[in-house]
Amino acid sequence: MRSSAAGTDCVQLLTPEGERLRPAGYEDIDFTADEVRDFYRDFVLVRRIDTEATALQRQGELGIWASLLGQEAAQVGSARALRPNDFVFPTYREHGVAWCRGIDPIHLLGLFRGVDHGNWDPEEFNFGLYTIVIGAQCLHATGYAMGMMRDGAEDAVLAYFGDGASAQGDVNEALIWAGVFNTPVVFFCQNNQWAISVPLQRQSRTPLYKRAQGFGFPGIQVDGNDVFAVHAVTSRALASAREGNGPTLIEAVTYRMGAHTTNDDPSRYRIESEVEEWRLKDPIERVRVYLARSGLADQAFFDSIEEEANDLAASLRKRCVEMPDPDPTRMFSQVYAEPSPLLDQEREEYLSYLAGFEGGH
Ligand SMILES: Cc1ncc(C[n+]2csc(CCOP(=O)(O)OP(=O)(O)O)c2C)c(N)n1
Repeated sequence: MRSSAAGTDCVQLLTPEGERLRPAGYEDIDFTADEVRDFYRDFVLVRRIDTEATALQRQGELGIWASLLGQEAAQVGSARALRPNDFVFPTYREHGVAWCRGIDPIHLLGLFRGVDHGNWDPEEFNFGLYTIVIGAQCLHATGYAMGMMRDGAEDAVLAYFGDGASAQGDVNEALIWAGVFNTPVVFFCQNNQWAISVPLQRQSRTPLYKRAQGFGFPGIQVDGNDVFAVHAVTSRALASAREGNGPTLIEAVTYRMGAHTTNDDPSRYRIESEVEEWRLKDPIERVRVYLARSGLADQAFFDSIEEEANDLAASLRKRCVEMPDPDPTRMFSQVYAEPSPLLDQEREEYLSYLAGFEGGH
């Protein structure tokens, strides 16, 4: 059984051909011309950040990069449904969400260059640090949402995770707890079909959104390459959480077009025709066609976004290669709030080790 395909319940408001749909229950959803143009701008800039970062890694300027190629609609659509006070718990691939939260992409590059651990203040942007440990952020999200609820806040938490992470104990514990305590958290699964080399049908016998029923709250499947549908579904789930109705599980059916990370070679485990099939569902192309067909944007608009993307990429590249190397002793100063004799000793030993090299490093 292949459970990767979107089912008949899957919410879609914009077809891959750029045609607007109005399915039952979503007839009233509308977007202004400015909103659609803004989605497109986000898409192009985010994709450009991603391709520039991939190129930087190939040239040895980043240690590794986890590409979001193909997942732009899932990320921008859900992130643009957030309010400033909502809090986001990301994985390591949420570059589009980070962008929508106002984080300077140079901070993402710093993390993948290995000069810091993600140099943004989570409290300033209401966007947590990237989590590499699969699924751990879902526990943090549930706990944070519980705290918000007890503080009487009328905000919500959005937790991102992948299809592979859905098999992780942490994620299931987070879902159980959130359900039982009715915490204001939305679990947003980007089902990009692959957990590195493991396909979805090796991870689940049921479509992922159907699992929500077992946890006691609603689950909904959405076309993850359709920004209108993702935005509509996430807005409703966040509103429901803010109103005290508890969690929702959203399964956004999408596809990881590139490699898992730049260390991975997907041609070893998946066939090119599958990738080709998904290329026809490209999230950016369908919004571009919709904008052009409905007369909401002209060539000058598309050109201006392209130019903005070029400028952003050039500035990112320049700032990336100019990033100073970190002070090697910094890792010792940020472990505990107070110094410790063992840490002091380790720092001294490390310093004398470094002194053994020409130039001290
Ligand atoms: C607890 C844990 N186990 C294993 C890994 C190694 N690992 C890194 S990414 C990954 C697959 C994740 O797949 P998925 O959740 O579908 O997310 P995607 O990378 O596709 O966005 C694994 C197993 C890890 N980082 N953490």
